[in-house]
Amino acid sequence: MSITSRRVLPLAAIVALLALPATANAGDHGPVVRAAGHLADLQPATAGPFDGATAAFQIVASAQGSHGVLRVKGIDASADGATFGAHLHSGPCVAGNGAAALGHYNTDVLAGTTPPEVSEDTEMWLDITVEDGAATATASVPFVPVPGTRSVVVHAMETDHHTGAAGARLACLPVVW
Ligand SMILES: [Cu+2]
Repeated sequence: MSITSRRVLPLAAIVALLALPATANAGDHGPVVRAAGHLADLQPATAGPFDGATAAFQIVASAQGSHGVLRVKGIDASADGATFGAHLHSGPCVAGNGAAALGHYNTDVLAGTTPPEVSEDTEMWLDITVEDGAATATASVPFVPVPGTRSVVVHAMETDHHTGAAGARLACLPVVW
């Protein structure tokens, strides 16, 4: 298991987060959503490193906003050492239809602010670097995503921190609450 360059939480904290119960706590703190399962293939016509992968994702609200934790396992060995962009998207995860996931979950877009700021403060970026077929990423953001039929999308390239772009959409995990 590796942690990406966004070393926000120590490994012990990640393990603790993932062990939290699914039930909501009092107030604004505590688990927001948990999701786990096989990644849906957004490029079914071509073999990709995430075709046999599973993922677990959780958002936990905190006093400062929220933390996202993404774990991916079962990634093909050919991807070891590579970094892939991953983000919370505002739309659903539909196998074979990457466009269905719509754009990144972005607080400025939701608020109607134009032009929207595209950054790790307005979006939840969870780029993963693969090691031994697995990867973990965390993101701390100053907002709590609002419920919806959403998804985590894994892309072909690491995230460009100026534009948020990360190349083709390879796979996704449904995140619905
Ligand atoms: Cu994305």
